[in-house]
Amino acid sequence: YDNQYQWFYQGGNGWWQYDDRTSQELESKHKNGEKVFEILIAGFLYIIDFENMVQVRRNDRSRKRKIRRDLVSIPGVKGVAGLKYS
Ligand code: V3L
Repeated sequence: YDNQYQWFYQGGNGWWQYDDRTSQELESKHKNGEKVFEILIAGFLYIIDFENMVQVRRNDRSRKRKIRRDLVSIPGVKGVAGLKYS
C-alpha cells in the first residue's frame, strides 16, 4: 500500500503509530470500504470504527481512542505501538 500514509491512535498528548501488521490490516480494510470490524491488538479485542474514526475496547467501550490515517511525517508522533522514539 501507499507507504507515505500510516495509521495512528491517540496517546496522551500526541499520537502513536500502529504496529506494521495492524497498520496494514487497517489499510486493507479501509481500501475495501469496510466500516466497522474487530481486531486483536496486543491480546485485546478492539472495534475499529472508520465512520467515527475511533478504536474502542470491545469489552469496555469507555476505552476509546481517536484514530487517524495521515502522512508519516506529521508532528506529534511519540513512537510505534508504545515504543518511544528516542
Ligand atoms: N496498539 C498498541 N497498544 C495499544 C493500542 C494499539 N492500537 N491501543 C491501546 N494500546 P486502552 P501515553 C498506549 C495499549 O485504549 O503515554 C500506548 O501504546 C495502550 O498503550 O485503554 O498515554 C502506550 O504504550 C495501553 O497501554 O485499551 O501516550 C501507552 O498507552 C493499553 O493498551 C501509554 O501512552 C490499554 O489501552
